[in-house]
Amino acid sequence: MAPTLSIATGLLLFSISGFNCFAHTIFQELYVNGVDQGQLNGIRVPDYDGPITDVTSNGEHKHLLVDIICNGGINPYHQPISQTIVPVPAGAQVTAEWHHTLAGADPTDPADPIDSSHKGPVISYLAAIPNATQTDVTGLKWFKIWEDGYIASNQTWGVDRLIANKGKVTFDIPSCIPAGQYLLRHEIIALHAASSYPGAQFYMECAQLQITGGGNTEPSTVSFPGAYAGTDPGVTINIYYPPVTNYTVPGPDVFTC
Ligand SMILES: [Cu+2]
Repeated sequence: MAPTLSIATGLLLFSISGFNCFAHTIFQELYVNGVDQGQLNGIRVPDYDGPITDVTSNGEHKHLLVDIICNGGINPYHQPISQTIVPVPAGAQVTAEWHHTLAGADPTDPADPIDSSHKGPVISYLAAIPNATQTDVTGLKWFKIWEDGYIASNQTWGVDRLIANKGKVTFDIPSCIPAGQYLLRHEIIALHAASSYPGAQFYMECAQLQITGGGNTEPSTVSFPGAYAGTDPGVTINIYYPPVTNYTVPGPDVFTC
Protein backbone atom coordinates (compact mmCIF):
# COMPACT_ATOMS: atom_id res chain seq x y z
CA MET A 1 0.00 0.00 0.00
CA ALA A 2 2.88 2.35 0.69
CA PRO A 3 3.70 3.07 -2.98
CA THR A 4 0.03 3.77 -3.70
CA LEU A 5 -0.18 6.12 -0.77
CA SER A 6 2.92 8.00 -1.78
CA ILE A 7 1.66 8.36 -5.34
CA ALA A 8 -1.61 9.73 -4.00
CA THR A 9 0.24 12.09 -1.69
CA GLY A 10 2.42 13.24 -4.53
CA LEU A 11 -0.59 13.95 -6.71
CA LEU A 12 -2.21 15.86 -3.88
CA LEU A 13 0.88 17.99 -3.32
CA PHE A 14 1.21 18.58 -7.05
CA SER A 15 -2.38 19.69 -7.30
CA ILE A 16 -2.04 22.03 -4.32
CA SER A 17 1.06 23.73 -5.66
CA GLY A 18 0.22 23.54 -9.33
CA PHE A 19 -3.40 24.49 -9.74
CA ASN A 20 -4.72 27.81 -10.96
CA CYS A 21 -1.33 28.95 -12.18
CA PHE A 22 -3.07 31.54 -14.32
CA ALA A 23 -5.66 32.75 -11.82
CA HIS A 24 -3.79 35.91 -10.89
CA THR A 25 -4.88 39.50 -10.28
CA ILE A 26 -4.19 43.22 -10.87
CA PHE A 27 -4.91 46.27 -8.66
CA GLN A 28 -6.50 48.53 -11.28
CA GLU A 29 -8.90 51.09 -9.82
CA LEU A 30 -8.76 53.58 -6.96
CA TYR A 31 -11.49 55.36 -4.99
CA VAL A 32 -10.90 58.40 -2.77
CA ASN A 33 -13.48 58.90 -0.03
CA GLY A 34 -15.76 56.70 -2.10
CA VAL A 35 -15.26 58.58 -5.39
CA ASP A 36 -14.21 56.34 -8.27
CA GLN A 37 -11.10 57.70 -9.99
CA GLY A 38 -11.63 55.51 -13.07
CA GLN A 39 -10.26 52.14 -14.13
CA LEU A 40 -6.48 52.20 -14.79
CA ASN A 41 -6.40 55.94 -14.02
CA GLY A 42 -3.34 56.95 -11.99
CA ILE A 43 -2.10 53.37 -11.56
CA ARG A 44 0.90 51.68 -13.19
CA VAL A 45 -0.70 48.43 -14.36
CA PRO A 46 0.83 45.55 -16.33
CA ASP A 47 -1.09 43.90 -19.14
CA TYR A 48 -0.40 40.45 -17.71
CA ASP A 49 -1.55 39.53 -14.21
CA GLY A 50 1.30 37.19 -13.24
CA PRO A 51 3.13 37.24 -9.90
CA ILE A 52 6.58 38.29 -8.81
CA THR A 53 8.32 35.55 -6.86
CA ASP A 54 11.82 36.98 -6.29
CA VAL A 55 11.86 39.33 -3.29
CA THR A 56 15.38 40.49 -4.14
CA SER A 57 14.90 40.82 -7.90
CA ASN A 58 18.63 40.91 -8.52
CA GLY A 59 20.46 37.60 -8.99
CA GLU A 60 21.15 37.03 -12.66
CA HIS A 61 18.23 39.22 -13.74
CA LYS A 62 19.39 42.61 -12.53
CA HIS A 63 17.15 44.32 -15.07
CA LEU A 64 14.22 43.00 -13.05
CA LEU A 65 15.21 45.07 -10.02
CA VAL A 66 12.01 47.07 -10.24
CA ASP A 67 9.72 44.04 -10.12
CA ILE A 68 9.26 43.79 -6.36
CA ILE A 69 8.82 47.57 -6.15
CA CYS A 70 6.05 48.43 -8.62
CA ASN A 71 5.94 45.45 -11.05
CA GLY A 72 6.51 46.31 -14.74
CA GLY A 73 9.62 44.15 -15.38
CA ILE A 74 8.65 40.60 -16.34
CA ASN A 75 5.06 41.89 -16.57
CA PRO A 76 5.55 44.96 -18.81
CA TYR A 77 3.29 47.94 -18.23
CA HIS A 78 0.13 48.57 -20.17
CA GLN A 79 0.85 51.47 -22.52
CA PRO A 80 0.57 54.36 -22.29
CA ILE A 81 1.26 54.46 -18.56
CA SER A 82 -1.26 56.76 -16.90
CA GLN A 83 0.09 60.25 -16.31
CA THR A 84 -2.67 61.03 -13.82
CA ILE A 85 -1.68 61.95 -10.27
CA VAL A 86 -4.69 61.36 -8.04
CA PRO A 87 -5.37 64.08 -5.42
CA VAL A 88 -5.88 62.52 -1.99
CA PRO A 89 -6.43 64.51 1.22
CA ALA A 90 -4.32 63.25 4.11
CA GLY A 91 -6.61 61.21 6.35
CA ALA A 92 -8.82 60.18 3.41
CA GLN A 93 -10.32 56.75 3.09
CA VAL A 94 -9.13 55.07 -0.10
CA THR A 95 -10.32 51.89 -1.76
CA ALA A 96 -8.20 49.76 -4.05
CA GLU A 97 -9.99 47.42 -6.46
CA TRP A 98 -8.49 44.22 -7.86
CA HIS A 99 -9.61 42.08 -10.78
CA HIS A 100 -8.43 38.91 -12.46
CA THR A 101 -7.55 40.73 -15.69
CA LEU A 102 -7.52 44.26 -17.07
CA ALA A 103 -10.97 43.50 -18.50
CA GLY A 104 -12.24 44.44 -15.04
CA ALA A 105 -15.08 42.91 -13.04
CA ASP A 106 -16.47 39.67 -14.46
CA PRO A 107 -19.18 38.01 -12.35
CA THR A 108 -19.08 34.96 -14.64
CA ASP A 109 -15.39 34.34 -13.86
CA PRO A 110 -14.93 32.20 -10.72
CA ALA A 111 -11.34 33.50 -10.49
CA ASP A 112 -12.38 37.16 -10.36
CA PRO A 113 -11.19 39.17 -8.48
CA ILE A 114 -8.65 36.43 -7.64
CA ASP A 115 -8.84 32.68 -7.33
CA SER A 116 -9.82 31.67 -3.81
CA SER A 117 -6.78 29.37 -3.61
CA HIS A 118 -4.55 32.46 -3.42
CA LYS A 119 -4.75 32.89 0.36
CA GLY A 120 -2.55 35.43 2.05
CA PRO A 121 -2.22 38.99 3.34
CA VAL A 122 -3.13 42.29 1.67
CA ILE A 123 -0.77 45.21 2.39
CA SER A 124 -0.41 48.92 1.57
CA TYR A 125 2.72 51.08 1.56
CA LEU A 126 3.45 54.69 0.72
CA ALA A 127 6.69 56.35 -0.42
CA ALA A 128 7.30 60.02 -1.03
CA ILE A 129 8.61 60.65 -4.55
CA PRO A 130 9.74 63.86 -6.30
CA ASN A 131 7.32 63.28 -9.21
CA ALA A 132 4.70 60.56 -8.96
CA THR A 133 4.86 59.96 -12.73
CA GLN A 134 8.64 59.53 -12.86
CA THR A 135 9.80 56.22 -14.29
CA ASP A 136 12.56 55.52 -11.77
CA VAL A 137 11.21 53.94 -8.59
CA THR A 138 14.50 52.67 -7.16
CA GLY A 139 15.79 54.06 -3.88
CA LEU A 140 12.39 55.14 -2.54
CA LYS A 141 11.72 54.96 1.20
CA TRP A 142 8.57 53.02 1.97
CA PHE A 143 6.37 52.85 5.04
CA LYS A 144 3.53 50.44 5.64
CA ILE A 145 0.17 52.10 6.28
CA TRP A 146 -2.15 49.09 6.45
CA GLU A 147 -2.23 45.32 6.44
CA ASP A 148 -4.82 42.56 6.63
CA GLY A 149 -3.19 39.24 7.46
CA TYR A 150 -4.75 36.20 9.07
CA ILE A 151 -7.51 35.85 11.65
CA ALA A 152 -6.89 32.56 13.42
CA SER A 153 -10.27 32.45 15.18
CA ASN A 154 -12.09 31.94 11.89
CA GLN A 155 -9.11 30.90 9.73
CA THR A 156 -9.58 33.67 7.20
CA TRP A 157 -7.03 35.67 5.24
CA GLY A 158 -6.97 39.20 3.89
CA VAL A 159 -7.57 37.70 0.44
CA ASP A 160 -10.76 36.03 1.69
CA ARG A 161 -12.08 39.44 2.76
CA LEU A 162 -10.97 40.98 -0.55
CA ILE A 163 -12.96 38.32 -2.44
CA ALA A 164 -15.99 38.83 -0.19
CA ASN A 165 -15.81 42.56 -1.05
CA LYS A 166 -15.69 41.81 -4.80
CA GLY A 167 -12.05 42.91 -5.10
CA LYS A 168 -12.30 46.08 -3.03
CA VAL A 169 -9.92 46.83 -0.15
CA THR A 170 -10.44 49.95 1.98
CA PHE A 171 -7.92 51.67 4.26
CA ASP A 172 -6.96 55.17 5.44
CA ILE A 173 -4.16 57.47 4.32
CA PRO A 174 -2.37 58.72 7.48
CA SER A 175 -3.47 62.22 8.49
CA CYS A 176 -0.09 63.38 9.84
CA ILE A 177 2.34 62.74 6.95
CA PRO A 178 3.73 65.63 4.90
CA ALA A 179 1.83 66.82 1.85
CA GLY A 180 3.44 65.94 -1.47
CA GLN A 181 3.63 63.34 -4.20
CA TYR A 182 3.65 59.69 -3.23
CA LEU A 183 3.40 56.23 -4.70
CA LEU A 184 0.89 53.88 -3.10
CA ARG A 185 2.25 50.33 -3.34
CA HIS A 186 -0.73 48.02 -2.78
CA GLU A 187 0.04 44.31 -2.58
CA ILE A 188 -1.30 40.79 -2.19
CA ILE A 189 1.01 37.96 -1.15
CA ALA A 190 -0.50 34.63 -2.24
CA LEU A 191 0.81 31.76 -0.13
CA HIS A 192 -0.74 28.68 -1.79
CA ALA A 193 2.68 27.52 -3.02
CA ALA A 194 4.86 29.17 -0.35
CA SER A 195 6.10 26.11 1.54
CA SER A 196 9.54 26.64 -0.04
CA TYR A 197 11.21 29.73 -1.48
CA PRO A 198 10.69 30.98 -4.12
CA GLY A 199 7.04 30.07 -3.95
CA ALA A 200 5.08 32.95 -2.45
CA GLN A 201 3.48 35.05 -5.18
CA PHE A 202 3.70 38.84 -4.86
CA TYR A 203 1.14 40.88 -6.73
CA MET A 204 1.48 44.66 -6.58
CA GLU A 205 0.80 47.83 -8.49
CA CYS A 206 1.67 51.44 -7.65
CA ALA A 207 -0.82 54.31 -7.72
CA GLN A 208 0.33 57.89 -8.24
CA LEU A 209 -0.90 60.24 -5.50
CA GLN A 210 -0.79 63.93 -4.64
CA ILE A 211 -1.40 64.01 -0.89
CA THR A 212 -2.74 67.32 0.34
CA GLY A 213 -3.02 68.72 3.84
CA GLY A 214 -1.27 66.42 6.26
CA GLY A 215 1.32 67.27 8.88
CA ASN A 216 4.99 67.00 9.67
CA THR A 217 5.44 63.42 10.85
CA GLU A 218 8.15 61.51 8.98
CA PRO A 219 7.56 57.77 9.31
CA SER A 220 10.49 55.39 9.59
CA THR A 221 10.99 53.57 6.30
CA VAL A 222 12.22 50.44 4.52
CA SER A 223 13.53 49.76 1.03
CA PHE A 224 12.33 47.56 -1.82
CA PRO A 225 14.10 45.28 -2.47
CA GLY A 226 15.15 44.75 1.13
CA ALA A 227 11.94 44.81 3.14
CA TYR A 228 11.30 41.11 2.49
CA ALA A 229 13.52 38.04 2.65
CA GLY A 230 12.90 34.48 1.51
CA THR A 231 13.49 33.39 5.11
CA ASP A 232 10.71 35.60 6.52
CA PRO A 233 8.15 33.42 8.31
CA GLY A 234 5.40 35.26 6.44
CA VAL A 235 7.04 34.59 3.05
CA THR A 236 7.99 30.93 3.34
CA ILE A 237 5.18 29.07 5.08
CA ASN A 238 3.08 25.96 4.55
CA ILE A 239 -0.45 27.29 5.05
CA TYR A 240 -2.03 23.80 4.82
CA TYR A 241 -0.27 21.82 7.52
CA PRO A 242 0.11 22.25 10.38
CA PRO A 243 -2.87 24.61 10.51
CA VAL A 244 -1.79 28.25 10.79
CA THR A 245 -2.36 29.59 14.30
CA ASN A 246 -0.36 32.79 14.04
CA TYR A 247 0.80 34.60 10.90
CA THR A 248 3.33 37.42 10.76
CA VAL A 249 2.77 39.73 7.79
CA PRO A 250 6.16 40.44 6.13
CA GLY A 251 7.74 43.89 6.29
CA PRO A 252 7.79 46.56 8.97
CA ASP A 253 5.13 47.43 11.53
CA VAL A 254 2.21 49.52 10.31
CA PHE A 255 2.84 53.24 10.75
CA THR A 256 0.23 55.12 12.74
CA CYS A 257 0.13 58.84 13.45
CU1 LIG B 1 -2.13 33.27 -9.47
